[in-house]
Parts: sequence; structure tokens; C-alpha cells
Amino acid sequence: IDEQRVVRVSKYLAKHLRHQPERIGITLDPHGWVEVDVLLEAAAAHGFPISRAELEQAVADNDKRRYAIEGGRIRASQGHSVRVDLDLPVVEPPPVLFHGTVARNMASIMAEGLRPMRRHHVHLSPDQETATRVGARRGKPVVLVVDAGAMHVSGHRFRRSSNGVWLVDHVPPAFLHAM
Ligand code: HQG
Repeated sequence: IDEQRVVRVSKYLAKHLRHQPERIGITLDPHGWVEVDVLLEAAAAHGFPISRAELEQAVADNDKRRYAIEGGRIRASQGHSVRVDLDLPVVEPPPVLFHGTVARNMASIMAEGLRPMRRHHVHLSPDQETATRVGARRGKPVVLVVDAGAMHVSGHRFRRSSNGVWLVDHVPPAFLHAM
């Protein structure tokens, strides 16, 4: 299965497992899961047939492990805009985390902090390289250092998705500084 096809399948999954399940007539359970069989049937019925092998490759090969399959069901590991409860435990973060963005967002970020925007959480990266890649999706990357340890001490709750993305509701500007 060629790489371009896997990327297309992955994008299709993101669209329907994170944002618009109703577009292909599927319903996610409260934790974001849907039966693999139901998903494959719905995709085929809506003009985007995916074989089981393609699905498995899109899940397994995904550079970011964006999707998880468990007990015949699949979900996106993070990044939803539809309401789901990923049921992730609150865990103590490392002392610092990183956020990749671009210069045009900086004035607003430094004034009001990091906000989830269209997603459920602010996404933070465990290392500078990952944050640089995240920022570079939008232009010349700017990496911010998040004082996660101090946030944790002052009661902010951190969760980590199964693919290693750190999630938090808000990062006030006091806990942010440029690199
Ligand atoms: C910015 C991808 C102005 C924020 C990546 C970002 C990541 C503000 C944008 C994951 C702001 C939101 C998430 C504020 C935040 N004022 N701009 N107060 N607060 N922003 O895509 O972090 O491919 O929702 O800096 O790899 O870029 O989807 O978040 O530029 O892990 O799996 O608002 O998405 O993963 O953009 O990326 P996003 P993100 P996937």
C-alpha cells in the first residue's frame, strides 16, 4: 500500500473520528470509540472504501500514532473537536513542556495565554523538536517553553494522550516564555 494512500486514509480517519462522524452517519461512543466494522461500512457507503489492511496500516504506520484500535473498536487518540471524554488520568507533567506556534499568534498568546481554540485542549509537546514541527505546519515556527511543573503545583490538571501529546485546558501567560 503506497504511502500517499495511507496519508489519505489517515486524513479521512481524522475528519470522521475527530470532527464530523455524522458526515458518514456514524456515532462515536462517549469515549470516542466506534466499531471498526461500522466505520468501514460507513466509509464504503459514503464513497471512500477502505480495506482492513489499509486501515491497519494507517493505524500502525502513523508517525504520530494518531489512532488506537482496541477490542475491535477504533478511536482517535487526541485532537477532537466533537465532545468526547478520552478518560485519560491526570498525571504529573515533566518540569517543562513545549508549544510550537507562529509569530502572528504571539501577541494574543502572551496576552491571554494558550487556549484550546477549536480543539478540546491545548496541545503541548514533550520536546522542542516536536514543538518545532507542530509550529512549522503554519509557517516559521516559534517555540514557547511552558513551565508545566509550576502549573501542576498551582493545580492545573495535565493529561497525556496515548501518543504522548500533553493536554491541558489553558496555559496562563505567566507560565509561558519564549526560548
Ligand atoms: C494557537 C497536530 C492566538 C496555537 C499537531 C496554534 C499537534 C493561539 C493554534 C496538534 C492562542 C491552534 C495540535 C491564543 C493558542 N491566541 N493563537 N490565545 N492559543 N493559539 O491545530 O497546537 O496532526 O488547534 O499556537 O501535531 O497547532 O492533528 O493546535 O497555532 O499535536 O494529529 O492556535 O495537531 O496533530 O491550532 O496542534 P491547533 P496545535 P494532528
